[in-house]
Parts: sequence; structure tokens; C-alpha cells
Amino acid sequence: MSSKPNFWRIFMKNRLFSSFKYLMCPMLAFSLHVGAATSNDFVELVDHVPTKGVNKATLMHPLDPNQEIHVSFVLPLRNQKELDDLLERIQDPADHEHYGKHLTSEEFIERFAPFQEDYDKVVAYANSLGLTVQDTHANRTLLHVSGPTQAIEAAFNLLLHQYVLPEGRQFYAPSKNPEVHTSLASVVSGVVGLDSYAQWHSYHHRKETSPSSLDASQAFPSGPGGGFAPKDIKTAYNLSGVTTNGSKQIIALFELASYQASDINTYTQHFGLPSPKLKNILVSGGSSSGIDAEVTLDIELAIALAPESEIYVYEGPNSNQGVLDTYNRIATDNHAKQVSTSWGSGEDTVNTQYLHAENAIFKQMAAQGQTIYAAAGDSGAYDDYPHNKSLIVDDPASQPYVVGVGGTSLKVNTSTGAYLTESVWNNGLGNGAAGGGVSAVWPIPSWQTNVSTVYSKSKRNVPDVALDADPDTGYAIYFDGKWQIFGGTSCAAPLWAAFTACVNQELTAANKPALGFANPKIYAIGTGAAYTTDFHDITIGNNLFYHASKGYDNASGWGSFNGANLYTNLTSGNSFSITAPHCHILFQNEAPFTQGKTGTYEIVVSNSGNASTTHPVTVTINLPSGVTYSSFTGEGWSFNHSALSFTHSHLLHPGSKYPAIQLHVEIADTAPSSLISTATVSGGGSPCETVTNVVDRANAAIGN
Ligand SMILES: [Ca+2]
Repeated sequence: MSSKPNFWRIFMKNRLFSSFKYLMCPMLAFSLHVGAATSNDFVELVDHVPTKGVNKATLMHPLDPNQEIHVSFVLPLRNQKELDDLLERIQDPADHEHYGKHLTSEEFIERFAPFQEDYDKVVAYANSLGLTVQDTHANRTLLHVSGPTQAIEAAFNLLLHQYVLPEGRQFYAPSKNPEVHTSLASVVSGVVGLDSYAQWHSYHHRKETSPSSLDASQAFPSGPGGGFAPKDIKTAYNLSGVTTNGSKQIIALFELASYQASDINTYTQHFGLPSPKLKNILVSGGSSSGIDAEVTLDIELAIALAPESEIYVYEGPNSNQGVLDTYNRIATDNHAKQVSTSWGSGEDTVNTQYLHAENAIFKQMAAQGQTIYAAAGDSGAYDDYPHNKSLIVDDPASQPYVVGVGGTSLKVNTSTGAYLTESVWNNGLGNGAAGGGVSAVWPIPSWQTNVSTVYSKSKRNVPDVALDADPDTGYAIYFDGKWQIFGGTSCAAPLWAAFTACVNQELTAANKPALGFANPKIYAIGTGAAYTTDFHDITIGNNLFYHASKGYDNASGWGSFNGANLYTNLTSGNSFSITAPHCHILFQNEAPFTQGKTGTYEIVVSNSGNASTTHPVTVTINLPSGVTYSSFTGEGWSFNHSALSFTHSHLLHPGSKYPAIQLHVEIADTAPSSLISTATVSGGGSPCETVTNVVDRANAAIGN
């Protein structure tokens, strides 16, 4: 202990000197605009100290003043009430106008993203503080910056301290909440990355088996070592008859580590699957954690059920800032309609301002029709075990716009591979059990309120669904140059995402909207007549606290998919109606045309779909040679002469029609006997429709 005061003093000297240098920057920069900065010119951003961690930890020393710290400014979305309302309507089958009408990323940015000028203001502020802008985000909700500890401390008027937990793990945290200049008070809602208390874990468990313990007499599961092979998963979960394979679909995998492509190639070659279509997207410089079994098994299991899909592997750093930036990149890219994450942290290890920043990203995914599945954790009802044996659920599985995926133990017929029984995965405290319970943060979502068996009637219940996750009934995975058997809810999440890729493949081919945020549909099925055919209801076992029971339970959600049945339900629209406008066009001539005279076409556009049009509708006419435009009548239509097109900007309700267009034309003396013209209607959110009109010209001699 005698050396500690000395050590402390040396650090403090450095700090005082360097803090002074950095503190000058914001003062000078902002004094140009707002006069001399005083403490009144700064506002505190609340809820940034990880008090739960700090309270049980021992303060060690100030953080090294030269350590590089990465943080992201968080900018709140605009029009949040409007967004919440839109999300409700997008998932409401009774709302003909909005149901299934997902936004593009551009539409989302236009309606809900922070303004560019506000984003620019934050960039200028970061520069004035001497911080380095590392990355900008297309939706302008995050700005990734970095600087040495002393610059971060000066920028936000706090100190960063190093702590140690009783179990020996170290983390750093701010001494107090950060402050930003008042001119940014309404523009910045938080700063993520000021502490490293949360540890983002992956949720897989390897089966420790010696080859001699394998029973060679068992035909199934048929993978190396007795693990589930891709076809075994399909057999057990009734997917053998589903012929889609994820073609033209992209699955995004959220990762905080990397993988070895040779492992994936061996997996696909061994099982006779197509060559993997992998794309790596490094976020915030990528991960520094190296090769990890998690990434490998996520990829292999996504391929197992959707072998023709493209797999986008998003790799970011393992920190709050890295996690947030990586999720946001998946949302702003909006390439993947199905996303899987097998990384999480106890809901109590991150502050609510962080959870709300994550939530904004998942709302954007929902608005864009991206379905995200998250592993519910592998410590049963005690997500922070062994650090803490309290009832805690995992983030992001407990987020209200995420599908939380729990774990089961699946037994199949060892001769045929057919489904036999399924119970909640529970190998005992500390040995792996299915995550599930009740969120301490999020209120119960609307789609969960009419479920009688949920444990909590006021908070979000987790998980939503489940799938085999027991390493003892685990999956054959090729990792690190050898075959191994893995379980964990990590395995269940990518399989659900791959199943969704197959569903979306069929929906897309049928011109229907993507599945989108799946919980409203899953819960509608769960509480409906199709539940027992679409799902395997888990009624046996517990996750160390919550017990499985008939219907929904907090140990296994609604259970595992009965593949082909749920697939058919989700793709045929039995459980919900697909709605869209359909601009139908009538295009006819009022009377036979005569050479050298005028003729008249009548054009009527009606909406025969079951949703309103969403933007202006245009009719374009293509006239044959010998017929030329003369004049038109038609209330509310604007005319473009060079394109020979008419546009109406009023939205058209289902079953109604626009005022008719009377199009008067001149018929040349030389016009042929058969005049073929076309009219195309487009816009309004409706598929394009083209109709042909053939008018036989009357004999000029008779007409005269
Ligand atoms: Ca159940």
C-alpha cells in the first residue's frame, strides 16, 4: 500500500497539466459564438455513470491520460411520436393504408433522422474539442469520435477512472455525467463509450465429448460426432418440404469477432451445400478479438437452412460504442431483411440512455422491414451469473423491436431423425440454460398484452420463440480445423434468421412485403387457432426460475417452429392480410375513328386494391403514327405535352376513381386501318399496369 500515494500523485500531476491544455479548446472555440464560456454554458447529460458496477468495484487509479478512448455522440430521432404511430400502423393488418408499407432508408432519414445542420454542429463541436472524427453515419444519429483520455475528460468535464471488480475484471468509468455546451442541449442526447463496464458476450457452448463416447449405432443426428447436420435440422423441424433456400436474400450477422473462411468452406463441402456467399463489413475499424467460434457457427447455421443466401458479416469492436455503431450500420445499409445477433449483455450492465440509443436503431430496422433475432442468453433466468444471481434478462433480446430467441433441448428419433420431444434447455446453474424472464426496463409491448400466460402484465416478457440450444443435442460445426458440437442460444438465433430468409424469398417472389418485425405476427399466431400446428409448444422443464407451460411461457416463449406449417402461414398471408393499392386503368375509344377527323379516347383510373395510393399517379399515352394529340379535358389532371402524360396528385382511396380523361386526337388522312395505342398507369405505390387499345378506323369514304 505504501507505493500507492506516490503513484497516484504522479498521475494527478500529468492530468492537471494536460487537462488545462485541452480545456482551453472548447472555451476558445465557443467563446467566438457565445461569448466567454462559463459553467452555466454547459448542460449535464444524465445517466452515464455505470453505478451498479462502480458501487461494487474498487477504484484503482486514473486512466492512463494517453489511452485512446472511442465514444459516439448520440443524436435523437426527430418526430418520435409519429414514428411510434407509424410502427403501430405498419404492423396492423387492419390499417389498409400502412400495413406492410416499409420505408426505404432514404424515406426514414427524411422523416425521422436528425437534421444535417444539427449533425454538422456536432461535428464542428467535436473538432473544436480536439477530438478526431472517426466515422459518420448516414442516418446522422451517431458520430464516432476518439481522443486520448485527457482530451475526452476535458471535452466532457469529467475524469475517467480505472476500477476492479471483486472477481478481478477491470473497467473504466467516468467520475460524473458528461457535459456538453448548451447550444447542443437539444441536439445530443448522450455519449456512448465513456465506460467499459458492460461486457458483450457471445452465447455458445461447446459439447465436451470424446470420440469414444459416441454411439455409432445411432443414425441420427447424422453430422460428424453425432451433431445435427443441416438436413437433420430440416427433418426434425419439418422443413424438408420447403424448397426455398434463401436465394437473393441477404442475412446480416452482427459480430464482435472474426472467422476463418476455410472453416466455412469445409462445412459446405462436407454437406454438399453451394459455396458460401460471404461479405465482410468492418465497422469502426472492425473487431480486434480474432477468430471466434461464435462467428463461425453463426455463419454455418445460417447457411444450413438458407444455403443460397448471401451472408453479410458485420464485424465491430467489443465496446458499447462499437456495438451501437455496428447495429446502426446494419440499419443504415438496409441490405438485409433478416438479421441475427448472438452477442448480448445483462440488461442491468448498461445504462438506460444506452438502451434507448439501441432502441432507436431497432425502430429503424422495424420501419424498414428488417427482422432482427437475438440470442436470449445462456444463463437461464440469471443473465449476469456468475457475477450476480439476480433475475436479469439479456439485451438486446429484451428490446421491444427485437425477437428474443430462447433455447431448448431437442430429442429426435435416432433411426429416422423425426422430432420426438423438446424441453427447456437447462444443464444446471453455471452450466448453461435458456435465457428468459422479464425486462426491468421496457414496458409490455402491445402485441404481448393479450397473452394470458405471460409472467409480467406490465413489462416486456422474453423470449419470444426458441429452438434447440442444448450442446448435448447440439449442432455439428467445423471450427478451428476440426468438427465440434455446439449449443447455446447463439445457435438458435441464426437458424431463425435463415428460416426468415426462406420466408422472405417467397414473399418477395409473390410481390408481397417482407415479413418485417415478426413479433406482432408471431403473437397473433400464438394466440390464434394455428398455434399448435405452427409451433411446438414447450411444456417441460424450466430455465432455473421460469417454468415451461401450455402456450407462451417465459422459459421458451411460444416454442420452436413447426417449419413447413409456420412457413405456409407466414407466406400465404392466412394470419394477416397483405394490402396494397392497385391502380386499374380503362382505356377506350368513344367511337370509331375516321381519317381526317378528330377522335376521342376515354381514360379512367380507379383503385381496385385495398389500400390508398401513397403518392401521385401518372398515366402515359403512346399513340401510333397517324394519330396526334389535339386537346384534353379531365378535372385535376396536369398534362405534360412532350411526354404525353397526365398526373393526378390526389391520393386515391380503395374503390374510388379519378375524374375521367377525355383525350382528343387528330386522325391523319394516311392513318392505317388498325390503330394500336397503349396507356400505362404508374406511381401511387401500385404496380405498373399497361393496357392496349385497338381501334379500327372507319372507312373515310363511308364516314364522309
Ligand atoms: Ca409453452
